[in-house]
Amino acid sequence: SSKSTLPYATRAKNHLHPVARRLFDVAEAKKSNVIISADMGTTEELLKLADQLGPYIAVFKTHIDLLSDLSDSTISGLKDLAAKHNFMIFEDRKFIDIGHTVQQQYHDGALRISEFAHVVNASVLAGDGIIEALEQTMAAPNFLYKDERAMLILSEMTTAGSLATGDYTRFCIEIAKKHKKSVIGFVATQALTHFRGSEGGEDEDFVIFTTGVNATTKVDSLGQQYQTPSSAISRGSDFIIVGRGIYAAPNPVAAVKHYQKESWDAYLARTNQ
Ligand code: 5BU
Repeated sequence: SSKSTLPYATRAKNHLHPVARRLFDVAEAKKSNVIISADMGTTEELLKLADQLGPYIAVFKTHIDLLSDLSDSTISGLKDLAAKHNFMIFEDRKFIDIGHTVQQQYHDGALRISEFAHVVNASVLAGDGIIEALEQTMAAPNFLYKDERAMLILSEMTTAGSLATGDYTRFCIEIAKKHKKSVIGFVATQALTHFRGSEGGEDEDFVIFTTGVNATTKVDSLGQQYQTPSSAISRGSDFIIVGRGIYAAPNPVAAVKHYQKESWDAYLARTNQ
């Protein structure tokens, strides 16, 4: 089931997908289930943040299209820092189009997402063709990063009035179950096990990434809604995603350490360790 009481180390051993195994291994090795949402506008700021926070995070989340100066050195800089600090990269691109178009947006194109992002997310508003299209690219015989790429289905959103609820979220679970070669889990505010029939077999272990996390703030002025790190983890999130709570803090390194401790402690409590 998704709200796992198993330690990351056990899930790393058992998971069928190499990207999920690696996520859990990194979390365990660094004692961190924190993802920084690095919503920076320039390469210099992005790489500086990755180098400063790298030791304390499991995953670095990008919106690569926010950069005003994206270039070769952005991509190579990110990849070098990911290796230096042993973190993975999640591009929060939220693919949502016909299969043919998303293949082009994912691979090559201006943003070169397939080159740097271990994990991407996709919306299934248009049905599961989008998942099949991305899976086809990830599994192509000449694809350089085979077994090093995976995706999450965007099954809930944190904004007020989100339409991604109920039957929509249930549909996301059904699609994920059918595409375990490429889908390792969901972007969601909680484990999705409260949906009847969402409990899978022994081999089913969806990873939950949770946005909208902030230790001190409840909302922003544009509809964002937050929960705390310990709330997210206790409700079944496996990795919390924090943007302004960390990078806009007076001292981002002190802030990331605070989030790391709170969410790791919540994980230890959930897994009875
Ligand atoms: P914040 O500064 O922690 O509010 O940033 C949240 C980030 O997570 C930001 O990059 C959003 O685009 C992203 N996000 C979100 O906030 N809510 C969602 O449902 C999804 C992504 Br999906």
